[in-house]
Amino acid sequence: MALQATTTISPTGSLNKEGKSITSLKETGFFGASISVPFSLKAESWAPLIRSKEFRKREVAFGTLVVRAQTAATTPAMTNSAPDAKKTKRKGNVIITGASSGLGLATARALGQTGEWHVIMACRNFLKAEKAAKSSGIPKENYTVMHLDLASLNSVRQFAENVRLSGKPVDVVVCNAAVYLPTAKEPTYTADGFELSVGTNHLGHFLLARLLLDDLKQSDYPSKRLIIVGSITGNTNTLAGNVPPKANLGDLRGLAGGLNGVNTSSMIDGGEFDGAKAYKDSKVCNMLTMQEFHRRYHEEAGVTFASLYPGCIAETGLFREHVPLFRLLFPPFQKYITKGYVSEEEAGKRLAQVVSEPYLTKSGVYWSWNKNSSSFENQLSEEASDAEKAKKLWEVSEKLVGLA
Ligand code: NDP
Ligand code: PMR
Repeated sequence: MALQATTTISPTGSLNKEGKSITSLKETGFFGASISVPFSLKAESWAPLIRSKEFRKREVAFGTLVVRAQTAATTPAMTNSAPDAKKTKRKGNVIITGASSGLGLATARALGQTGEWHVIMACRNFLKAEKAAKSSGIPKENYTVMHLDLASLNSVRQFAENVRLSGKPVDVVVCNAAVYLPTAKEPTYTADGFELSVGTNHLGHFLLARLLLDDLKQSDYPSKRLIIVGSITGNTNTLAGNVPPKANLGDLRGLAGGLNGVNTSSMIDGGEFDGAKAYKDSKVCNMLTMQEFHRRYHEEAGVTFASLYPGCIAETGLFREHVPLFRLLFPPFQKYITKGYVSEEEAGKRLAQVVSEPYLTKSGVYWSWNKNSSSFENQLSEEASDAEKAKKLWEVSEKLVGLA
């Protein structure tokens, strides 16, 4: 049963000693400078923070904040495509992109160690992935490293071909890999000339997922799933999603122009290049794509489509391009201030649940976890749940990756 907490925070009172750290971080600009937002936000990890006494005492530089926290739905979700109990359960094959570090590696480990899964680690750096798999103790017989560079459409096509040649059925696909380029002054591009973050995080995965859909359809596994990792920072109905620069796809004019920075903008909305925004935009694309897959193929293909926000995994390689001071301060900020922090191990277990748990088979859902680590069906922002935009994104993306 859903439990909803509504809290109102007014910007009164003065900064106490805990609040100082936010001020100084703001001054350095490492945490996104000042934010002024008219709030009416549905929270994800924000909920535990606003319930604390300390937080209520603090001045919050965010205006009046009304937060409705969805902390419940800890009970297993209703299923649309329940696993067929009659089918024999063989070892499942799961493809995880970007399994050489962070969330992808932790998920590969969580699944690979059960003995119930064979993990295909789809990685751009073969040696790094192989070493990572070995050192995290995944038994040799439970993983295979296969080369995939999402920043090259040729590589994506070759990968799909190699999967077919391997003869392994494709039971679950996890689109996890990503790049984040917050300090880049100028855009960089994929082999096909798309801005690198959207090109890798969205377009590469879009082509991969489309190519592997037929393989998923053909699998005889009881519960077939396509999971695309999303994030809170792409959702402007949350505090984290309101940290500038905010995600906004606009009317997709930059994407329609090819994101090449030559004829048109390198940004989806046609604006000036901003690496942090490009990442957040790409996450909106990931969440819209999952829903469009659901609308188009769930019934027909019997595949579960899902997205998720696993929590803030503040120590992963995702922040490798950020300034050193950010990398130093971000983990304690998330641990002690926002309380949104999760370890790689915990995040890996969460994604592994979405891959394998029978109670997470509902399709078209964006999963999150509350402070007790219980999963719940979360709400996406208006833009990230805009069906018209999802359709347009699908059609434009199809053209760019050569499927239409
Ligand atoms: P990491 O940087 O640790 O992992 C990203 C992975 O993507 C790496 O394995 C990297 O490979 C791979 N990758 C990057 N570019 C390509 C490419 N062109 N082709 C193939 N693989 C590529 O970051 P995280 O584990 O944090 O990120 C994983 C996912 O989690 C992302 O989708 C991210 O958006 C999402 N996420 C992360 C959060 C966090 O707080 N960290 C919060 C919410 C969502 P390599 O090892 O070779 O660099
Ligand atoms: Mg954010 C509940 C509050 C919350 C949560 C859960 C996150 C998650 N962040 C929160 C709040 C804030 N952040 C606030 C109040 C600030 C301003 C001080 C802030 C700043 C901030 C920066 C500068 N946060 C960031 C950055 C990044 O560069 C990260 C980013 O946007 O990467 C795209 C980031 C993140 N905060 C998160 C999460 C999960 C991220 C990173 C990863 C992602 O979305 O994939």
